[in-house]
Amino acid sequence: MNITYADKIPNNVDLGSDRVLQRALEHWQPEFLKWWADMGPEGSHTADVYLRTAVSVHPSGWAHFDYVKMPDYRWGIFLSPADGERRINFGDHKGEPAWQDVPGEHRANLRRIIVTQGDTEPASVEQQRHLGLTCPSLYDLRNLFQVNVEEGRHLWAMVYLLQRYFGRDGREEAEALLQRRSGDQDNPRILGAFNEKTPDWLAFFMFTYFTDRDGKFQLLALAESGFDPLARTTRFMLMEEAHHMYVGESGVGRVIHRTCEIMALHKTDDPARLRALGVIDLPTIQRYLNFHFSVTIDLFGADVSSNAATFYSSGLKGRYGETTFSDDHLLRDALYPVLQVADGHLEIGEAPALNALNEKLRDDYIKDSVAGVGRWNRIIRKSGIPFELTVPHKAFNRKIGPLAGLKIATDGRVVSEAEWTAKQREWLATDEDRAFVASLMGRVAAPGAYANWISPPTLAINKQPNDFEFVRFN
Ligand code: BYC
Repeated sequence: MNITYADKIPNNVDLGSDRVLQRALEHWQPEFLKWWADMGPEGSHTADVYLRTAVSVHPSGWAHFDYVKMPDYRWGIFLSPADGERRINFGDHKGEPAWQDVPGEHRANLRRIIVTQGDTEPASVEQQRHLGLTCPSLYDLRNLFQVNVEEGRHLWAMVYLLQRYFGRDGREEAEALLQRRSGDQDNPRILGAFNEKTPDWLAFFMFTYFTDRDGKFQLLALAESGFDPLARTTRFMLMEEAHHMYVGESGVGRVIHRTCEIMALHKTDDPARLRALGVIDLPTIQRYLNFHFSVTIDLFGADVSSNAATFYSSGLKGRYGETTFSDDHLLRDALYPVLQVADGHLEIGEAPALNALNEKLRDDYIKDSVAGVGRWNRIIRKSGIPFELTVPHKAFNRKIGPLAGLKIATDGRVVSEAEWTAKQREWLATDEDRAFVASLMGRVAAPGAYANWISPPTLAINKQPNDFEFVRFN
């Protein structure tokens, strides 16, 4: 079914044929717009932004680019096309036709997964809401706004599922999604990383590289779900998500490129000198990386989790690449390696594979994120600079699971409280690092101009030149 923009809420789910649902969503829409006005990007409401909007759900040519005022963005409900033959590929229901409705016995777990996914979307918009005031260019500002409106759409995607399939409970959850606030003491967002601050653009690029990539992996696991509407919803979200990670990877890459340019020009690797020259030294970039990586891998949950086992066995959440595995897709007897501490050091133990599914997804995620760090290192190598960025050990700085509370160095050594305290400043971005980065964040908002600490992009958006007026202020 094609997307219809004639309806108040654009959709490809034939919303017009379900008056009750349509009314419920039209009731939620002004609440969402009020949340956007209060918590969406600050100072953005009257600008015309060169944004992409989904006009189809087919991978070729799904997006249309034009100037839009963000409060007028057409947030809608888009599911990837149905495959009438689809079956459940894993767990106790393996081989049965995929569910078009929620099986009663899995209702609570499914709701919990959808709510957790939905909660991250507005959270990230809240975390990023001040960044527009310090954009390094119009190109970057436009990318920030694109990411923000699409996170808003991803919230719509989850709210549709809640309201369509979970009745009154779903409506209450949809309201609660607009009430929690990132970082709020009394009513915070559900997952840790979404209550952290994203105070500057280096943090934003790290977040979109690392944390949006958690989105990719969780969405890929949910795209395997036996609950077909969830699988189809997340498949389309993944098409939008790719750009968010690109913003992160290319953003960090451009920061590194600029730093290396100044290092080569002034023949120095002295962080203080480089800071005085107005660029972000590589050790600071490494400390930001360590923070964002460790906070993000916590998002996969505890290493050994009975929830994860239940989600899998009941067909709600599969593995990344489920159909590519040649095992039994039941995992009742399989084992999976997990870390544990013995005699003062980390060693690899084994846990039932079913219970270790969070750990497996975390490991898949780590492989994927390491690859991009390798691409950043290529930029450094090309400049002839002997420095290599690395991702910290997966046990470093963990707050979730059995590794939480242990003091582990970036290289995976179990260290004393004293060593942790002494070295923390070398491992994680300090208040001084953040204050320095913040000091660079001035607003650059003229077409074609870029802040001193970041290189212009090699490719702008939709084949537009770098000096295109990506945002017009009115
Ligand atoms: N922070 O048994 P466990 C995205 C809780 S990102 C705080 O391991 P489970 C995006 C856990 O809830 C993708 N609490 O849990 C990116 C549980 O609580 P209860 C988001 C945490 O259920 C950028 C307890 O600890 N999508 O899309 O196996 C921008 C025991 O843990 C955390 C999803 O996450 C944490 N980090 O796993 C915008 C997919 N981790 O029961 C968007 C849906 C765990 O004791 N979510 N806890 O109260 C899930 O699949 C699961 O909820 C999780 C947790 C994998 C997150």
